[in-house]
Amino acid sequence: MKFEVTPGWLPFHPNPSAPSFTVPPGSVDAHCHVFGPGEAFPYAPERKYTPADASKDQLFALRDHLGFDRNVIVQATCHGTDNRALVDALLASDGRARGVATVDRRVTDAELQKMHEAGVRATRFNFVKRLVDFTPRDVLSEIAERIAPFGWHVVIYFEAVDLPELWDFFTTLPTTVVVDHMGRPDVTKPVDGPEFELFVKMMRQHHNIWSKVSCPERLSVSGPPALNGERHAYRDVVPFARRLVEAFPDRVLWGTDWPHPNLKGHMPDDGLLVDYIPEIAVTPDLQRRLLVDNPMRLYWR
Ligand code: 0GY
Repeated sequence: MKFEVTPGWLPFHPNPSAPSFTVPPGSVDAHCHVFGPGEAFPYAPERKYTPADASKDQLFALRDHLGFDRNVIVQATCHGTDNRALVDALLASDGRARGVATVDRRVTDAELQKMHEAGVRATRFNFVKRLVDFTPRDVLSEIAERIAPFGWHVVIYFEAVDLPELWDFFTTLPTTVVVDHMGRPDVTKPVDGPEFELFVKMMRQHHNIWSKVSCPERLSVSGPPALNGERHAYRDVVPFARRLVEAFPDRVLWGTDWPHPNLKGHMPDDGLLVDYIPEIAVTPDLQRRLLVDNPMRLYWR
């Protein structure tokens, strides 16, 4: 099936630099996606965007180029609850990729078991309104109860303004909970202001809640972008990520977010994006926990 890419779609960087920062041996890119190819793995009818294809082979080539060992591949909303492209990538990875699937309440235990055997270890609940239609909380609670016996966790994606309303739901989930992109803070607000404090409070009070300190390219307002040799990119996001890495060194993860869906202003050079890591994890110990120990404990135990 042929798909028309969403107008204005930015393709991923064709020729990323070699990072200056050498990631520790065994590092995991804990947030990335595969898109299609649409001819083999059609995009979902209910999707809100149609991406350019981004295949597993291209993802694995980027992994090697950046010096990473492993990937955690996250089901993107453009594939809905059809996890075939994800599972195909996991099976082709030689055990070097784990997955975060999206399932609905009709999923059977046999299907969950099959996905588990392929390497899926979590399901994702998305609350970002431009990406998905609303799913009632009782349906999500039911799914969380269903996946818990498999040892899976829940990944949540939401925007900071929605946290007060979602707090009770998030803090009563029965599994480990991993937040995408620090709960998307507004980085023009103070890092110690009420909005980000609420997020920090949630992690402080609930030890089952983790955060990805990823996606500065999505959150940044004043940059500068990871382009044209810039090795100190996204300075406005650094204090937010660094605060979480230092307060919760055993509950943070990092990922490229390749192929960076729905970016509007620019497409980062992934090599320069890797050079952002030592800005937010400033010691070898913090870097090893962020890139190796934490994702291995969560996804490869
Ligand atoms: C991300 C961010 C986005 C998209 C998705 O599943 C998705 O479609 O997650 C976004 O548009 O902010 O993590 O890839």
